[in-house]
Amino acid sequence: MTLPIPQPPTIPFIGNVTSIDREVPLYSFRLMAKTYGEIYQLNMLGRFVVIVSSYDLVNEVSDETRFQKRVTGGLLQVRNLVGDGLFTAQPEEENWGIAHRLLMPAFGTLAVKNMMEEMRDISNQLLLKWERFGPDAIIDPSDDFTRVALDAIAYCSMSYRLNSFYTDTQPEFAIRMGDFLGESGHRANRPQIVQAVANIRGKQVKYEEDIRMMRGLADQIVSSRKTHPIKKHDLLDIMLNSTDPKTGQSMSEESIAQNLLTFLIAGHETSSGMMTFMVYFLLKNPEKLRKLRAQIDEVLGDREVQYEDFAKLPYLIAVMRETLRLAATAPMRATTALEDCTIRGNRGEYALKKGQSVVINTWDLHRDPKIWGEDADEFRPERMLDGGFEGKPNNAWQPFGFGVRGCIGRAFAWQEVTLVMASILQKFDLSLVDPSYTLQIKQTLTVKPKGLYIRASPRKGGV
Ligand code: MNH
Repeated sequence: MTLPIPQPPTIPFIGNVTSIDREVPLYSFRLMAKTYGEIYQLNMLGRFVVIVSSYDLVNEVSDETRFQKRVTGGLLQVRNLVGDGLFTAQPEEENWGIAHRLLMPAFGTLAVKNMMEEMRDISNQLLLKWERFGPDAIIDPSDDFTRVALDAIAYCSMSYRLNSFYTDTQPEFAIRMGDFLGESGHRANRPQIVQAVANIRGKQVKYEEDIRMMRGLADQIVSSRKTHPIKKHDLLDIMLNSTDPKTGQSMSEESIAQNLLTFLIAGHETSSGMMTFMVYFLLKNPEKLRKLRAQIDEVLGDREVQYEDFAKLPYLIAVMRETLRLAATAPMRATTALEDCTIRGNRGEYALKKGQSVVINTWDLHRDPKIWGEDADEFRPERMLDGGFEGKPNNAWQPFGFGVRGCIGRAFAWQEVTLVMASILQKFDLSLVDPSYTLQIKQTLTVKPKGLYIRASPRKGGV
């Protein structure tokens, strides 16, 4: 006997859409997990979605022989910009395989190691800015980490300088990207009639304008590289000049442009959110910050961090893992049942039909007491040390997704965050502008802290 899947009360025609907070959907998904348990279903404008929040169920739906990523909801809308690029391709689309095979080695640890000095170039712009602003300036870390992440991915992948640190506001491209992602999410949750009203209010015109501008930039970067090739073997060069070992095909110019935009989308908010959450957790846990600082000082002294140092900074790695456990910046992902099947949770078995959409609530997965213990809500990097991380079962920690559709930029993000955060903590004393700040979240496609402001006071010797 399988158990029924609970569902919150519905409203005719639109179902459960109004159960979901418009600003921060994650709050609602977590609240419903508290109310209805490890599994519940929602009727989203007639489309049924099952949400799973416990380790046992997530582990079941992470079985690639029975479940496969399917692009739905807000991600489906993102295709309006990036089509069948890596992140938004449906599993059966051929361009996914071509791009995946060409790009996997290019995003591998060794390839990323060669990007170290370019990442440092960008990271140094942040350090210099904070030093010049001085100890009294009020810093919005999310804003500056977005600059770092966006500039790093553009510079490392296509040797293009977005120069985000040279403007007061975020550059036009970043603003349009943020607007586009926000509107893509809203479109997925608007009934058609409401969408029509949104169009009348000019949202459609603005949405199309944002798409046109971003595509224009990507097309321009591709075509200018074709007319002016450079020596560097960056990701753009690889996409332009290699062929897929399996099919012998090369990527079309359109597909290249779509994947460049994909890197910018997938690669900046996730990393910048991670760095912002990390600052938040460290400032709220001063003993952990002191411990981390002591290790960084001991290993680095006054010299610049090098790639080889990363292995000597286990507590930094633990802090990064723990940050992504408590605050996975890509908080939900979707998968689909390939056949009718049953999945076993804490309370028993549930039946799913072929084609059923399942959404994974990573925030509650990462707090499952069965895996993480009764102190799962606490920021305690120590749990990630001495085999504590390696000893966890498969799929217990999934901030980068899983399987063939897992994050291709993981090594890139890891190196970037290690470099930037080690350098900041080596050079600055950080403090909260409002010591009583408690975490609030801003959600687009990803999540990050909202309203977090800090001061950064240069330590001895300057930058
Ligand atoms: Mn990333 C897929 C999280 C950094 C490029 N990324 C994913 C997925 C998650 C994820 C989760 C799976 C989504 C899904 O199942 O629908 N990514 C992160 C996090 C960070 C991150 C938490 C940083 C921290 N990602 C990056 C960076 C890049 C990048 C940096 C690019 C340079 N990510 C991707 C791409 C995919 C992806 C491309 C899609 C891969 C595929 O489907 O083949």
